[in-house]
Amino acid sequence: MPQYFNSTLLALGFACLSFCFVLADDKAPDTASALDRLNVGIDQGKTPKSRADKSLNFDFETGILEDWTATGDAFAGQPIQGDKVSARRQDMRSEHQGEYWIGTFEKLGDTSTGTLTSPPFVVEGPFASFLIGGGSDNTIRVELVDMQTDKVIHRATGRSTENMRQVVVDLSSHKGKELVVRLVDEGKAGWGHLNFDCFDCIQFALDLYPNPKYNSYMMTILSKV
Ligand SMILES: [Ca+2]
Repeated sequence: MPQYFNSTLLALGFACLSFCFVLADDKAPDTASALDRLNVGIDQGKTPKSRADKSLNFDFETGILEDWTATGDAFAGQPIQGDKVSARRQDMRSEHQGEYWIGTFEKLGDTSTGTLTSPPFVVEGPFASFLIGGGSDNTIRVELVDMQTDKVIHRATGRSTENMRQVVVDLSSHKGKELVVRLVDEGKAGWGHLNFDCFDCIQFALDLYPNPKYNSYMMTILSKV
């Protein structure tokens, strides 16, 4: 077989292999191969309930802070109705769910501080998600707290952008436990504010794949469903 023919075949084979890989992996914004993934699941996004089977106001669509307990002044006048972010600046949006959300800048600016704690909810698992935006240092955070031990089992901050992003938490080892969500705004300077909405109220498609470096797995949110 002529040498140039072998080279052409090799080039064609390589091009096909690259193309096939892109097709298989085009939905995941990461470097994992489709072959490495454990599964793709749908989180149902059920609204969390209390032990007494009461649906809780975790997306703020009641328009008030029903069920939640505030300290300090940062959460006075919440929740916020509509996208007040895009009304005051052109480059960002709140990207909240529904009509209402929490945004501690919108009423009182950056200087106010405080906490807002949810009622206890029972983990049905295996995952929960929420939307978070605002400041990126540790003074601005969302915590999930184990009611029995008072231990913080998950903590997230913003990324110094108003646009909220979806965070997914693996709660599979906490099934049946009672947790609370604690919003903390201790920031007083620039980006000293927290945006939050929609604790486990959105169904989403989830992709899991191994992370050998940490002997665990990573998750990619593929889409809202
Ligand atoms: Ca909402």
